[in-house]
Amino acid sequence: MKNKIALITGATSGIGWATAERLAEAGVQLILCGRRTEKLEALAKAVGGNPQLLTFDVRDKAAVFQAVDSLPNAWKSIDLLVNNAGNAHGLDPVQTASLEDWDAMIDGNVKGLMYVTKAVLPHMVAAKKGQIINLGSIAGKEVYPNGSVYCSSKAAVDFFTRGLRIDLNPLGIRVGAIHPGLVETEFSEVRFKGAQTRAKNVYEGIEALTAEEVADAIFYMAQVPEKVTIADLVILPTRQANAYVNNRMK
Ligand code: NDP
Ligand code: 8X3
Repeated sequence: MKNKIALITGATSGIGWATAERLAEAGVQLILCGRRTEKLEALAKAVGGNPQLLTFDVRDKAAVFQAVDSLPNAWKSIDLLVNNAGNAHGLDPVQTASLEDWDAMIDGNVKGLMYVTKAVLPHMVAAKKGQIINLGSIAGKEVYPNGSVYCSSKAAVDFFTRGLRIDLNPLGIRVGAIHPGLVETEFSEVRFKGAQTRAKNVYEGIEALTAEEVADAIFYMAQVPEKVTIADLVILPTRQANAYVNNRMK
């Protein structure tokens, strides 16, 4: 993977940050994206080298295309896109959930991921090579109570991934998704709008996955020979059976 170019969205935290570190160790050149510039700068320091930093909100269609277009030409031939940016907002039944939360999830997790893909693709299509790894979730495979819109957004990522793989198949561009279960990151703090105890309780007694463990799996997907595609990878903490059955330590 040495000297390949990877663009990672949502690199300012959690799985995206850990994936950047894992790819940097393998000598990959990084384009790091997120909304928090100071975090991108801290990550750039941590991984070293000369990463390109792009600050934009994936929901802002024009900003997505401008950001990718602003890359120096040598950086535009992206070999690997890790579509990781996304979050849950709220955990509520449909009848009481907030429309703002719904917009944030559908616009970010679904449309944002599609915009970034569309912005990066012309270079892969011209080169007739490349790889796209999307962050789905176990929440996109099964629905859990009060998660209907987050789960819908991740089910959309799953189906978008499958369609994209069909569309890009004649070009030899590889497409896959990874679907983690519970990973302890800033994810639940964002979901619960900063309520730290509630966020911590999500991972109580579950021996949740770490961001680094998911990053290792993403790295595995990225480094298999070009004739191999890891199309769909579900990764769970052993104490988690599916999206809503857990064996928590008492
Ligand atoms: P974090 O909250 O730690 O990280 C989320 C990342 O996404 C941040 O870097 C954030 O950056 C970025 N992001 C969120 N919204 C936007 C936006 N609108 N525009 C640009 N960047 C955005 O969570 P995780 O690392 O856990 O989550 C990463 C991905 O993994 C998500 O897609 C999530 O749905 C998925 N996932 C997480 C699981 C978990 O249990 N944690 C399990 C399964 C899947 P910034 O705020 O700087 O913009
Ligand atoms: C994140 C996993 O179960 O918190 O996608 O929704 S879960």
